[in-house]
Amino acid sequence: MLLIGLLAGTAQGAELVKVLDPWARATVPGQKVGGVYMEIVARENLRLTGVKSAAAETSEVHQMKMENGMMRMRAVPFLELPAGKPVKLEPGGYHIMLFDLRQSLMAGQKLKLELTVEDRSKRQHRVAVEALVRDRDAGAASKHDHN
Ligand SMILES: [Cu+2]
Repeated sequence: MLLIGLLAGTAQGAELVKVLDPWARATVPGQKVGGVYMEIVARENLRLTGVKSAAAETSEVHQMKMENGMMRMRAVPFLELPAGKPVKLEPGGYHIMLFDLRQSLMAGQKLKLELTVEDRSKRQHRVAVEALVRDRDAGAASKHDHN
């Protein structure tokens, strides 16, 4: 149906994925880098291909893992979101990294983000997310340094 084709551009993104408990870690004054975490459940096989936030100059999807006994992180071009399988973005694992923050992230604030997910026909969908900024101690199980 033609109508469905027209609607599929951007508006349907929110129905393609469920985003649970999105949060960002509060920053200290002068800190330019921030981390954002959430759980994503896709309703069909998708890829997370990008993220944007007006609060930061650039945002990237990162992977953190142990390499030769050291925690390393790197930007990944995309993150697979298999249908129905929760994918966690969390400290010490996959996460969203914000660079050149335009403002401090203060506990209690809401941080607006836009995720881009790609479906199997390579169509891009935007998903609006509001992450709650939490205290720096939140999820402190692993240190996240960006030096
Ligand atoms: Cu990172």
